[in-house]
Formats: sequence, C-alpha cells, structure tokens
Amino acid sequence: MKIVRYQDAEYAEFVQQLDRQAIPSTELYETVAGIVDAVKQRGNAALYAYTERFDKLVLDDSTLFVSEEELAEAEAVVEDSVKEAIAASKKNVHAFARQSMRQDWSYTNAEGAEVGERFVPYDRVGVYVPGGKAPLVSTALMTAAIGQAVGVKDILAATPAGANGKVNPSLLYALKESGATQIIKVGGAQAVAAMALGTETVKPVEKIFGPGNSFVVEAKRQLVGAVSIDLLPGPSEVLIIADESANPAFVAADLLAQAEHGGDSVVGFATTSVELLAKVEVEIERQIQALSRAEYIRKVLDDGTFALVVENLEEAIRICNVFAPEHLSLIVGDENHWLDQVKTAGAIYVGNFAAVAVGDFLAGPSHTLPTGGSGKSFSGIRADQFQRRTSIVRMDQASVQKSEKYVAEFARVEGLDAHGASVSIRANA
Ligand code: HSO
Ligand code: ZN
Repeated sequence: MKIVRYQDAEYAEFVQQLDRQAIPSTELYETVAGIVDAVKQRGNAALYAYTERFDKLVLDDSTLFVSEEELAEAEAVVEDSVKEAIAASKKNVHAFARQSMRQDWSYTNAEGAEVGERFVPYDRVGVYVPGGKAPLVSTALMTAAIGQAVGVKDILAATPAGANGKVNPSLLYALKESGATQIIKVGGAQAVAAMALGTETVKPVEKIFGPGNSFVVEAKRQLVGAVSIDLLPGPSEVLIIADESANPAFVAADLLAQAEHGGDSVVGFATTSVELLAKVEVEIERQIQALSRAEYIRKVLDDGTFALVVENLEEAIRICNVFAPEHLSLIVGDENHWLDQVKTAGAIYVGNFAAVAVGDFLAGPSHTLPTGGSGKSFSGIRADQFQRRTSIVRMDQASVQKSEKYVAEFARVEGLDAHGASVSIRANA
C-alpha cells in the first residue's frame, strides 16, 4: 500500500493525479471501431470469430443463445440457499426501483395548457454481465432486475461463456430470475455491437446497461446514437474516508474486499489519523491470511492501493469530490455534516457498519456505478433509465388564445410566420 502524508513533498502531485478523466486512447478507439465494424458487416460470423479468438470457444447458430435445457439444468443445480439469497436481493432491488421510478404528472401552465410527462418502459434492452475471474451473479440483479421491476418485457443479456461453452449456473439462474428473456454467450466489444446493431439472429435492443472492461465501455461509447446507454461503468473502486472513530478491522476488511476485484480496480483510503492507519495495516496483515485469494489481493495492495494521511476532513472531502470514487465509505464522527458535502461519489456508505459488499449484493441501489472519475458527470443505474419519457401538451381554445401574443413575438423574431399563423388560426376560429 502506497502511503502519502500531507507533509510529504510528493503529496500535492499525488493528490493532483487523482483528478481523473476517462478518455480512451486512440489505440483502444481503433481496436473497438474495428470490432464494431466487423459485427456490422458480418454479423454472427464476426461474433463467432472473436469468441474463438478471445474466449477460446467455438460457437455456432445452435449454441449462441443459452438454451431452455441449459436454464433448466442451472435451476436444478443451484443450491436453495443461493436461490434464497438471489430472491432476497431481488426483493430489495425491486423495492428500491419502484421508489425511484418516475410517475406520470401534469399541471396547468400560465396560459391554461395542460402540460405533463408520461413514462413507459423500454420494450427491449440489453444488459452486459462481465466474465473474468468471478461470475458476477449480483450484476444480473443490479441491471436486469431493475428493468424487470419497471416492466421491460424483453431483456437480452450478454455474458462470455467459459471455453467449455458453459455459463456459471448461478449467473444463469440469476439472469432468468431478473427477467432476462434471451442470453447470448458472447462478451467484449463484439457483444455490445451485437446488442446495439443486431445480427441475423440477435434482435437489436434500444438501450444497453451494465459494466465491463475497457473494450466493453469503449464499445458502448461508440454505439451511442444507434442505442442509448446507461453510463460507462468500468473497474470497481472504493475510497474510504475515516477518522479515529472508525473500526480499523472494518476498514481493513473493506480494503481487502475491494482489492479482491483485481489489478485494474482502485483501492483508496484517506484518514486524518496516523494511529488508525497503523492499526489498519496490522489488520490487513492479520485478515489476509484467511482469504482464498490472498496472493492475488496482496498484489493489488502492493501495486494499486493508496493511503493518504490528510490534514483534516475538509481536505479528504475535497479530494473525494475531485476523485469521484465509485463507492465512498464515510466513517467519521460527525457523519451527517461531512455527508452533506460529498457531491461526486456514485454511492456513499455511511458509518462503521455499512459494508460496501452489502451494497454490492443486497441493499437495493444498483451496484452499477460511475467509475474512472466519471461520477463528476454521471450517476449510477437507476429505474428511470429503463423508462422512456414523453412530454404531453393538451390545449383548449382559451389557452391557445392566451398563448397567441407570445407565440406571435417568437414567430416574428425567428422569421417563421407559418408558426405564428398556425396558432392564430386556432385562436380566431
Ligand atoms: N463492487 C462491484 C460489484 C460487485 N462486487 C459484484 C462483487 N460482485 C461494482 O460496484
Ligand atoms: Zn464489489
């Protein structure tokens, strides 16, 4: 863990580079553009070629989609206790989604027109669930199940299968429970391109949700316009801000949990207390012994983890707002005072007992959140992103008459007399 104290010469520079901006390299741009183009030109043949190259899996038209038999097999092998956990998470995710769904509304404007908004679910969306070291079963819930709660009828999921052609059964079960109606065994930029553009057998979606590696994120960025997207969520991040009121064992446990996400994830800690930092270091050493991925985690702690000793909490919050972490864990004495000042974190966990992992799996808000500094301009996935919004204007003659004189002025200054006439003809009818 790299430790930088506010008295150190490198402190200012270190803090400055925490101000991140997610801009793709030209090389990444070109690689992904090539993949998107190949899927556009050659459809399934391109999907199969990339899947063979990247996932070492040979697919064809009969194995591209997860079959009913595979879903039934998954249902049969997933343990009841896992099913219960998935059900508990789904219950919270649905309840949270219902709270944040937008409702239709209308009111009468100054000229007497009835104006409002109407919300309807998208018809068909795509969700991407990353492959990699861990089967992200919870990501099914934190994307698809929100669409399901909102009423999206058709949910296409894409996730890479192993070289044996199988997708983890718990993930398959969770996808089905979360309302996925089709699942393709494709990952990477090629999966995003297939969902956005469609192929001979993959019907295109209207909007794409979900996290991914840099190729997936870049593909989503390039395909905006063909589809809409949720946000650009990349590798996971945590910043823990803590003072002497924090329990060092809990802080260490959250740092270790975050490091478990691997080398490109971000693990950060900022504290006013050198005593706390020392205790956290001892706790990390103690707790890491028992973890199954200890060696892997140790590498992330050595290479990618930082701890800042800051002069005061004001400075810690300032750094947080610049850094825009995906998750902020805030464990400080006067928590409400400091909470009010955090603006850019994707999700905030308040107090010693709010473990980030509870939010990852169960609490209710989506764990799909802005990363890489994009929290300055994006928010995490939420239910209203699964809703299309249309505005509605309803008028009677009295309201058109009241509107006429203002419309006439706009029509005159814009030089568009047909606009003015279309209102006057009604006002004077
Ligand atoms: N921390 C990840 C979510 C996750 N963690 C899934 C474990 N599984 C991004 O918020
Ligand atoms: Zn996590």
